[in-house]
Amino acid sequence: AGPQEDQKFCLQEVLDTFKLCLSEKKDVYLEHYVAGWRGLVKFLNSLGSVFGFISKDAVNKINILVTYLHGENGSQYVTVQSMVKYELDNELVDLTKRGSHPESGCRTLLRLHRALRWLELFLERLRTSSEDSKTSVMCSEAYNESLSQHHPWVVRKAAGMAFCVLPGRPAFLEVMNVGPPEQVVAMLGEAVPLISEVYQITEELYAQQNLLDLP
Ligand code: 1PZ
Repeated sequence: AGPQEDQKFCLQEVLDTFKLCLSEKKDVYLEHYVAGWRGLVKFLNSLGSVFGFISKDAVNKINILVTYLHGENGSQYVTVQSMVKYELDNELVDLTKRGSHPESGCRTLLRLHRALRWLELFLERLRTSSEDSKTSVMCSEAYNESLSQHHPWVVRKAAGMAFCVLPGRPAFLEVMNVGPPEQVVAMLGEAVPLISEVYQITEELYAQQNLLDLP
């Protein structure tokens, strides 16, 4: 496959990486979590350059986590659970205001984690909607119910403008490279519960440790 091919998004690939995310004892592997996000960014990029400001931020956060994962303390970053423990035990997290650890793994992952909730809500809408439903509406409803609460006005505004240029549902399903719409819908039926489980496990961990509002 050439470079063009590598960039091509496939929903199956994202589904596979999210499947690999959970260990037997329901720990979340950071490597696969990040790989799932890489797949989603590919998808976003295939929708056009209007989404560049979104994918840029996601890529930036992915890269921060990958740097920890491949860094000298990489073994502490194997799972989200071990990362949280390591960073908290070693006071590597700014807990109440930004200070000397503005790019902790914990706060960086929290941003992607919140976006994962948006994704879950959006894909569930996409799965259950009819052919003539507007993706822009599904997208902004999902956003307003989740991620938007954590964004300042200017980001909400920009996101709202980007949603308006999303392709219609048929074209959108096509970009997922799965096959006919029924097949995409079936695959979404598999993907959404998986994404939801990864989200829930992370959410509970962060809630237990009081990390849901990290600056
Ligand atoms: C299919 C359409 C895609 C719509 C994506 C919906 C999400 C809109 C998010 C807009 C984010 C804009 C830019 C960056 C914002 C950052 O300020 C925040 C907070 O980070 P901080 O400033 O605290 O470091 N970043 C985020 O909230 C993470 C956003 C990641 C979004 C990834 C979306 C991936 C979409 C996958 C498509 C299937």
